[in-house]
Amino acid sequence: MKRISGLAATIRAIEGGATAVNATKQRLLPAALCRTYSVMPRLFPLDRQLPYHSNRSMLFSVSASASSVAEDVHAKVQPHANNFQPKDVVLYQYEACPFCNKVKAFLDYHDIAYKIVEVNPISKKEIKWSDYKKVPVLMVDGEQMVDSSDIIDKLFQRIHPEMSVDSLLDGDEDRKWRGWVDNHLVHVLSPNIYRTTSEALESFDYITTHGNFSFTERIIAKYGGAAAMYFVSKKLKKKHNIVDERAALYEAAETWVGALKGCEFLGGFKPNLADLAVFGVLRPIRHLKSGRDMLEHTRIGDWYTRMESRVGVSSKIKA
Ligand SMILES: N[C@@H](CCC(=O)N[C@@H](CS)C(=O)NCC(=O)O)C(=O)O
Repeated sequence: MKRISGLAATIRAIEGGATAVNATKQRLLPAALCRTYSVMPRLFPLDRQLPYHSNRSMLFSVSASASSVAEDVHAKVQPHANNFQPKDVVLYQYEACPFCNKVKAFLDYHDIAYKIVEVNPISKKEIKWSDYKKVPVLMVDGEQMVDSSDIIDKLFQRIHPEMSVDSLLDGDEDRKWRGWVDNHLVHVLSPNIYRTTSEALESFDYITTHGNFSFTERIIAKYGGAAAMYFVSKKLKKKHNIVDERAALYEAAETWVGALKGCEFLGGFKPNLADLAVFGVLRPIRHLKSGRDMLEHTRIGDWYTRMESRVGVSSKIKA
């Protein structure tokens, strides 16, 4: 019954069938459209594969009515990784690396337990065994995976063997924004988090508590890393034609809010891979000065909070 009333409300909202559209309904319309977007494949079964986010969001969307948007659950849905439960997952990472954090957001959201090996950013001795000289490197039951987007695509396919990432109906939109994360958003981050010497030191402070490093290694990594990145970030700023780094960060945050088009997530009522990517790269800066400024000066906070509750706590386990 609830399903039917939810469906009916959604369809009414779309058709504009209600003659007296009151202020509350107008406010709910964008949300109703998002929900309808999620419900559509269920209403009109397709002989093709369903979009990733639609498929996933069906679980939620069919049981809710347009009027229940405010109460929509923000609890974490689990488990996501029913069919894919690797025994041993190890992430070689830098705590503050946006690409590593994309992978972590994906693992956390899907409740895939993983161990972390913090890589010394100066010596990189922890990944000496690998030919690949960047992080993240993900070891999944002994198989090496590299490059954050490739890692996520591979994991996605193992979780959803019936679906191919490229054949998703909404794959273009998802891919477009994942590309925006890799080609634009990440480039805006470095000039922001290493903007001043104190912000650069704040960004490297994690090294004093993370990783299996000696006291001397920590001091060298913190001060050496901060100094190096302060200068590198000025170069990156020039390379990516960024004039005012904070303005660029705020603009990127607002661009993302605009992409949501009033929906809870880009994926409709549940995060899709692009939501996870944006959240992943922003998560390490959230409590830095640049992240606090971003939340204060843009409208991204509501989406960020929703993502925090959907992604849930870290599935990191002790190494
Ligand atoms: N396309 C790669 C980029 C990875 C990347 O550039 N990682 C940086 C850290 S954020 C790195 O390892 N740089 C080399 C270095 O630190 O020496 C990905 O998406 O994983």
